[in-house]
Amino acid sequence: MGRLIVVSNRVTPLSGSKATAAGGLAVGLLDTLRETGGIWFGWSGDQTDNSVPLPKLFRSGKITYITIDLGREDFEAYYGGFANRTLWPLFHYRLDLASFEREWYLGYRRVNRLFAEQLFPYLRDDDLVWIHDFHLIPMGEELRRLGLKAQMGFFLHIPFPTWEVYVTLPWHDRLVQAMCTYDLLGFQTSNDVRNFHDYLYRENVGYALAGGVIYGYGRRLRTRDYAIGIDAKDFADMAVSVEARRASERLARSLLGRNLIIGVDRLDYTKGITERLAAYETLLQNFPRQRGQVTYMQISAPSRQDVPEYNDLKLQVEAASGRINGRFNEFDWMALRYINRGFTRRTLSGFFRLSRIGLVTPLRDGMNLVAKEYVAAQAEEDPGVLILSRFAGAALDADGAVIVNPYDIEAVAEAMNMSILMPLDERQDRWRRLIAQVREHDIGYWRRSFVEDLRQTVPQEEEPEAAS
Ligand code: GDG
Repeated sequence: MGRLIVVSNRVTPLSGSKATAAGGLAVGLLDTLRETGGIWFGWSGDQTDNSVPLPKLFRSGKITYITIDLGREDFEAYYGGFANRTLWPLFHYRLDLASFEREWYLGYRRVNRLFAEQLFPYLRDDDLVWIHDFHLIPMGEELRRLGLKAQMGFFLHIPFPTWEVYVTLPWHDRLVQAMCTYDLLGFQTSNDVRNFHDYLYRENVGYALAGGVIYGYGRRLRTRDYAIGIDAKDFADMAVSVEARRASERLARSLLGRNLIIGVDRLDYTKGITERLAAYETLLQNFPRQRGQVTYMQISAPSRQDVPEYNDLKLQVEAASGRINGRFNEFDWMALRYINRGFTRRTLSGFFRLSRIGLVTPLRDGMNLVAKEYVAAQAEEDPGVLILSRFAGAALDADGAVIVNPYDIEAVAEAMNMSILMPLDERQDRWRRLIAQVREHDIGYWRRSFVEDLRQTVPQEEEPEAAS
């Protein structure tokens, strides 16, 4: 078995233990690397003034971590600019928030070239290279340019937008051409795969055959959806751990028997937090019997604070929270608890288990792991209800969730009311269907499917004459 080389923007879990690793994705990738041995390569999280930063190596068992610092200007253009202010909003259908700056694009290309140049000396042609996410789309092309023959796969964690939206990007053709230099392209859902195929067809740069095989820019490669999952057992165990119980008991005491609605998301405009707050306000307005009976806790850890759009969102959420509490609070009941900081995963799992409703209503989301974590944390004898946006990738595999359109504020309010009143047998029936899917399509299934497909992908073949 060849080594696996994982590349992601950040390499965080240097300690590698399940308890301290940043999240499910890191754990899942580490498990794969432990089996196959290999390298995890990415940005260190530090910026430097050196023009050519030296990579730092750290070995732990069969895994070698290699990180590089980035120059300040490069970092600004690549990460703060093109990744976070061009690709992120655009791929989430927020054209109104997307900026198209040539300098950012050039910086993005420069950093991708630098990543490739720094990693290349450590690679062998029998490696499997797995590159992650929108920060690093052109890295595979740069590695090919340096002469790498290894099988290369790319996984996009965020949506791939429809053709009409995607072609607003001035460099749309350059990025898709770069994607076509991989041997396997993984997307979260079949919708994303379809959007990608549709682009090839409409721009007349390729076409799809049966089984996800495509010809794109004259190369043959494979495309497929691999819905990312979580380690369901690990998360369920966490939810009954001492730390989780301690936190949830303390929270329960403060609720005085009221039903808890919980929302947990990075403070990001894709997550639909302001719309969700409006829906809660509408619940209290239209269903007055819920006043004093329910508490909504929104936990939003700060995210991308250097990006102005995130600061605007913070102000909007603060204003809406203040308005809701000012309007509905009683001297002995607080309608909303808005918390602008993060908690440990264990504490969150305990909060999830206690909540009657998990409110996951992004306006657009590649998958959304919070939805799956909420399900995994529930107690079989008294499970809560997952209210899930139809625009989260997770909704495609969530038979049992209450599916909503997050833009339809009144409908979300009604879904909340219905879920609070939902009888136990219906909650159990929905949860059993949900947990079966979360367990089956877990993080192990995701990484094994991708790595297996990458291993079996036939080496690049040129497009046959007849098809060109
Ligand atoms: C991208 C895509 C896709 C949240 N608050 C805290 C905390 N979290 C954890 C959650 C969850 C993770 O962060 C968030 O994952 P999501 O999937 O919900 O969203 P993104 O961060 O936008 O992730 C997404 C994902 O990549 C994977 O492919 O599903 O669609 O956008 O695990 O629990 N963790 C801790 N404290 C917090 O306060 N420790």
